[in-house]
Amino acid sequence: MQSSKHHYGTRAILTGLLVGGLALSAPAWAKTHNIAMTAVETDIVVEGSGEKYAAWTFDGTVPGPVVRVTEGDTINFTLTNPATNKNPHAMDFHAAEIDFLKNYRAVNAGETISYTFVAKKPGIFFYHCGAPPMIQHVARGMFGAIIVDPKNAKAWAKADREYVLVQSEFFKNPDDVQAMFDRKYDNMLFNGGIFKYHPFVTGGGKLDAKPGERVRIYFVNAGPNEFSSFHPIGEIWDNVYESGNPTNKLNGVQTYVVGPGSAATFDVVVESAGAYPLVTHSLTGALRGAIAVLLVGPDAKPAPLMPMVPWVLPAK
Ligand SMILES: [Cu+2]
Repeated sequence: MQSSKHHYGTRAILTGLLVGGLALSAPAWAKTHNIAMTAVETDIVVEGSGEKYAAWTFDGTVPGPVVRVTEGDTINFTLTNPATNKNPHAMDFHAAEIDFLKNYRAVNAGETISYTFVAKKPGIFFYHCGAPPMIQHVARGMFGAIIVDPKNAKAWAKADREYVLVQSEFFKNPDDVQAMFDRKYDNMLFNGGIFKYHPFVTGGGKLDAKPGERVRIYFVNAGPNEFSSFHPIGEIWDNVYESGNPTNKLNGVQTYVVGPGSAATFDVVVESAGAYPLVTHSLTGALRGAIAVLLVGPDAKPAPLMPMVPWVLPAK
C-alpha cells in the first residue's frame, strides 16, 4: 500500500509535469519584437582624420544597430530598401533558423521584405546583407550584431559592463570587388573605424572599465575573409563562450579564433588599473587598425554597448 507521503510526491510530480507542459506551449517570458531597418547608402567617417567612405549600411551606421532579444523571443523583421538607393539589398540573421531562399533574398530599391523568426538559441550572432556580390555588400558595411540573451540569466556570471565589438576588413576603393576576392584589404576595423578606440590616435577614443569589473565583450567577425585571433594584451580571457552560448564555456584563454561570419563572447576581469589593448593577434590586422584600448580606472563612466557609432568628430 502506498504511503500518503508517496501520494504527495506523485501529485507534486504530476503538477510539475502540468506546469512544465503549459510553460512549453506558452512561455511566459517570450516577447515579440517588431524590428525595422532601412538600407542606407551613405558616407561614413572611418578615420580620426575625418576621412569618409562611401558605405552601404543598415540604418546609416557601420556596424548597423545592435539587436537585443531574449532566447525564445519572436522577431518580426522588415527591411526597407528606399527608392533613392542604387542597389538591391537583403538581410541574413545568423540567429534565425529559416529558409534562406524565401527570407534572405535581395529586394530592389523601392521594395521592402518582411519575415518572422524565433531566436531559439542564446548567443551573439552576426547579421549581414546577402545581396550579390555579397563580399562587397559586407565589405562596404552591411553587417551588425544580434545578442540573444539566455532566458535563464543565471546561466552565466553577471557582467558589470558590456561592449559589442565587430571586426571587419576595410577596402579603400569600395568598387574594387577584385581586391575583396584577393584579400587585399587596406585596414582592419573595429566597429567601423581605424583605431577608433585608440586614445593615442587622432580622434580615437577608448573603452572604459573599473578595476574588478567583469567586462563582457560580444565579439563578431564580419570578415568578409580574414580570421580574428582575439587577445587582451596584459590580460587573459577569464571565460570565452563559443557563439556566446553560456553552455559553450572555456576558461583561461589567451587568444580565441573567430572566423569570418562567426562570433563569441569574451569575459575579462581586470584586477588593476591600466591600459589593456584588445587586438586581433593576427598582427597585420591589429597594426592596420584593429586595436581597442580597454582603459581601466576607478573613474570609468557607464558607456553604451557600441561607443562612438556613428563616429562623430569634434568640429575643428
Ligand atoms: Cu546590401
